[in-house]
Amino acid sequence: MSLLLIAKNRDFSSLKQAILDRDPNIDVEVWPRVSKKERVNFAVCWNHPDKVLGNYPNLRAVSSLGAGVNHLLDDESLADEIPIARLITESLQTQMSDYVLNAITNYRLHINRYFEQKKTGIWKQFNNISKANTPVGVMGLGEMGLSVATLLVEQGYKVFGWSRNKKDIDGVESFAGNDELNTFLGEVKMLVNLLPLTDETDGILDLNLFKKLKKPGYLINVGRGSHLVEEDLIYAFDMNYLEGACLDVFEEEPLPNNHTFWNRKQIMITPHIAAITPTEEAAKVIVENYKRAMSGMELMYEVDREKGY
Ligand code: NDP
Ligand code: OXD
Repeated sequence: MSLLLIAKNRDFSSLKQAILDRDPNIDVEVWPRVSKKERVNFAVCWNHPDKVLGNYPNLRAVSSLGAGVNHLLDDESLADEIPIARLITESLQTQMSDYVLNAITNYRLHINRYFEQKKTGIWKQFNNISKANTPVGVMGLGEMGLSVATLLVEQGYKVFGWSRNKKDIDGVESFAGNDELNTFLGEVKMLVNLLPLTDETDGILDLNLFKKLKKPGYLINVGRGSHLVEEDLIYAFDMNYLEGACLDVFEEEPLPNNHTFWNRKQIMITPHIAAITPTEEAAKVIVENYKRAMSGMELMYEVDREKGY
């Protein structure tokens, strides 16, 4: 029996060690060096080569190395009956909430403009934007969205949330489903995307959606790059539907050097770091799920394949 770590261009030495520290009896292998493919019973994947999972006939379960699982659901070589888990840890939620709060504060204090001014030594002040004038809408109120929304309420923001099912969260006005999407958007200036990437949410951040925000809106995309129709972001700036964006995720990662987003002053770019799973915490969940899979138990943070998240 072996546990296989699979990713393109990733150094797994510390994760492998952290797994072994928890349980030295687990045989941890790192793709592509696999002793015998029949021995692989559990795989942990991030940015894995397409269809690679089909090579392992005795897989009992797979885990994402992150909170999102779209890369696993997209892999047609993974048989339908194989359970998929994702990695959720408390510090992921804290990191995500900190990231979003910082992005909103940077917007309100014009930090991006001051970075630009510093390049040419310009000393020019702008009035801070008040919290009252920054109503926030969080799309997706799951593990990440809920903690973001809760922190923003604590910080005194007016917060709206949109999810598939209505939620009862203190201080958050909840909207649900496509019928209530437009009403939700009409309340919001600062839009935070924390949806999972599914057939229904792919490309949801488009010109038509930006048009419905309070003008000009601001986008924080921490979900997935494919939620955003990239060229529509540029149109949305040109039409003054949006005045800026903070992007952590991209259709293609790493974002190519020649991508037009790099040269846009309105766009803050971070390299998919809003919430990074700490190695020790990842190892804890992976080992637990490995043991569960080996004994036929339900996995922690198991994904509903029908829903796609
Ligand atoms: P969850 O699965 O816990 O929550 C998903 C939320 O989205 C739920 O509230 C769900 O509604 C809602 N939702 C799903 N589909 C729809 C839809 N069609 N219409 C309306 N609402 C919908 O996910 P997490 O909060 O854990 O993570 C969300 C995503 O954030 C991940 O999939 C990943 O892509 C991204 N992420 C990014 C990170 C980064 O570093 N940038 C780090 C971690 C996550 P309901 O509750 O009603 O079912
Ligand atoms: C993700 C993650 O899913 O980093 O994006 O956990």
